Amino acid sequence: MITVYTDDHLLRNVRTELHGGLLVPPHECPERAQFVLDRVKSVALGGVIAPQRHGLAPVLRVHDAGFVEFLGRAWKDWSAAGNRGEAIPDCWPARRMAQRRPESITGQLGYYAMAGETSIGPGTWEAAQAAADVALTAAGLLADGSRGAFALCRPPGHHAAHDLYGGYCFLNNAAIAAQSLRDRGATRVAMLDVDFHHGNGTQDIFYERDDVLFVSLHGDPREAFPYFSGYADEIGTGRGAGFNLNLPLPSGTPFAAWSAAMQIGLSHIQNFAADALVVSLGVDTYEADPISFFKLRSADFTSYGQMIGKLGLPTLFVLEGGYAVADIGVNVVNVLTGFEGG
Ligand code: Q9C
Ligand code: ZN
Repeated sequence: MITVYTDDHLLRNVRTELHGGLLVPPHECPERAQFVLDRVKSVALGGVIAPQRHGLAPVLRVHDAGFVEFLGRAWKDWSAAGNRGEAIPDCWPARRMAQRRPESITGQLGYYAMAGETSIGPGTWEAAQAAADVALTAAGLLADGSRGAFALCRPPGHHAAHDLYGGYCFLNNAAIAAQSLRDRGATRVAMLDVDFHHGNGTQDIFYERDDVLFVSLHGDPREAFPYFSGYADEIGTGRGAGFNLNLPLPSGTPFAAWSAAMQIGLSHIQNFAADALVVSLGVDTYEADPISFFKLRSADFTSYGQMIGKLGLPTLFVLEGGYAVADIGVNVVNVLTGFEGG
């Protein structure tokens, strides 16, 4: 399997994450990508290629133009306003408040943020664009006939909605790639989100559509981020009713229960008769993950990679979360080798 990767992810290197009332070094750090790349090379998964630039057109197929324009200038406006730290929102359009975009950069951060832990710094936008290019380039490999491809994306994307950033995400790499597969001729695309957290951004982008099925396994939002999305009764709307499947699971879920839910998700994907599958591959389901509460072991990642492989669909894997940094490479690559029948 080919991996698409660029060092441009290093441009996303903020100092702060709002966590537990403190500004701490981010869980979503550059070392994550290095551990994954090292493991891809040490098991000789396949070639590693650089992304091609795709520009903003494929990004604007799923994201709001005002939102994309905001991301492109947020750091410049924030620092020009005299702020000395990284850009963090501190006021949101909550219930009964005006849903209007203010002029102030601080107001705009609140307008476009779905969470406050995700600081913006210099280079954040350039890295986010590069991650989208990685996903688009890997999608191109599928369109050209590959059975599998791996987009080693950083920053991740599945919390980024049509016009919202947060949860360490800015552009929804997996959604941009799925839309590009549709635009390159696929009639139906299935998306399977195995990150510990609900993929609220992907759900939002495709919620009214019947040509993209979204299936997500995740920590029950009553107990887990993103708290306000991911309930089982969110099934899609309009033409999209029945094309969104959420499988929330409780704290402490071991692989036996997780894989039973996975089997349900996979059978929905099978019935959908997709032309291609996009997997949002987060490995924060791991037992040692510092911010999550499932109990998967490293060997379980191989097992579920095999389960995905049995679907027999052209499959694009897009890296999302996973914060037990030293083990992220083994866990991610176990899924990929499992998929390939290893
Ligand atoms: N204070 C992804 O896995 N909540 N994003 C932070 C620690 C945000 C996770 C909890 C978690 C976002 C792509
Ligand atoms: Zn996650």
